[in-house]
Amino acid sequence: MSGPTIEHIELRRISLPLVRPFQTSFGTWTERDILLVRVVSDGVEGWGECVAGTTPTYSSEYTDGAHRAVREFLGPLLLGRPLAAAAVAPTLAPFKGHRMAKATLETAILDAELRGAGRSMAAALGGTRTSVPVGVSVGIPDTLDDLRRIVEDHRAEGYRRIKLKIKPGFDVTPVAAAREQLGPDVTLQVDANAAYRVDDPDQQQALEDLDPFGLALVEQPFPEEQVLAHVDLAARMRTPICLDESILDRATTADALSLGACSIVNIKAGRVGGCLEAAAIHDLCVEQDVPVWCGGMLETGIGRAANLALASLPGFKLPGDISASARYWHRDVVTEPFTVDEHGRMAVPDGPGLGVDIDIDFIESVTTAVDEVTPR
Ligand code: OSB
Ligand code: MG
Repeated sequence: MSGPTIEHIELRRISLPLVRPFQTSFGTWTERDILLVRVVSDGVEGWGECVAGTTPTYSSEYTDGAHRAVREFLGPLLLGRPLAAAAVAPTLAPFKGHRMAKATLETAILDAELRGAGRSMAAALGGTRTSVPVGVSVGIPDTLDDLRRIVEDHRAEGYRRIKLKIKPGFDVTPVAAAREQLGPDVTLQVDANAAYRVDDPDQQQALEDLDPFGLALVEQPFPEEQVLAHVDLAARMRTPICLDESILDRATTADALSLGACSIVNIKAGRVGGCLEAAAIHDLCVEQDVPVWCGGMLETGIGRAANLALASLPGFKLPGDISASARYWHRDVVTEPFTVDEHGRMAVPDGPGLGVDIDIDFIESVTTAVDEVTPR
């Protein structure tokens, strides 16, 4: 007897305004146009959220592209197959890249599989903690006064560490202002989203000038492909270098670590093709005693639940970019919004699958398009 199969794959686009615009070195996000995938198998459904942005400015992936990849290439390969998340990556391997699209399908299938089995995603991935320390990512503000106010508010909300988005021309001065506001004891880190140019001596100097501020890490100063530029900078700075965009899978992580390109890794399941690959990167980093943390992409409660499951693994020693629902949304798409407690921790869902109840009425009300994968 064979088990349940993947009977239906729905693609659903929702549009949600952010509570405030989020500016990075690559642009400003004021709302999110999100692709959700829902799979149905034997009366059970599972959900996945695609982390791609509207434009290919964080990486080459973007929402419309992910939608098309799921509908035209990835989805048809999975339709009718056994409901088994472990088979998703091998089945989809003939298609290059499109990791965010692949991760969305894997999450939805894993959610359905685990809801059917009555097992939580955290437990299935090897999670060991019921709550995790969390941080917050602060977009580039209009003024330094705004920055001081925002970091002060986040400190009061309990966040365990604060990350500032930086870009050339907005780096040393804001970091100095935030450090002065927060004092020496608050964990502060910065994220450049690949905006610095290796051939610009002023930009190189600005990065080195961040060293005196006691930052926990500098995240992805140079473009995704320029791994050796990070090796070079790591040798010139005391502050640890952390990679985000350059980490595409377990193999690129192994290469980056053996080259000395980073000493900390930001793991995002979407960026690496799914939470199983993300867990494999975690395991590799634990073996090599490299701290990891869970990145975020302004997810709704669906993606956040998956991030929390991943972040419950023991090697996620540093607080993740996993903030309260209210930091992103007026209303989340799950019935219970995520909150951060006074110790800066967030509970890891322990119910079956993602462990969240989908607010389908609200999702319907923000849906802009519904599509489905059809057999080829
Ligand atoms: O580089 O970590 C990033 C948001 C969108 C795209 C890339 C990044 C981010 C963040 C936000 O920093 C983290 C969060 O979800 O709170
Ligand atoms: Mg980043």
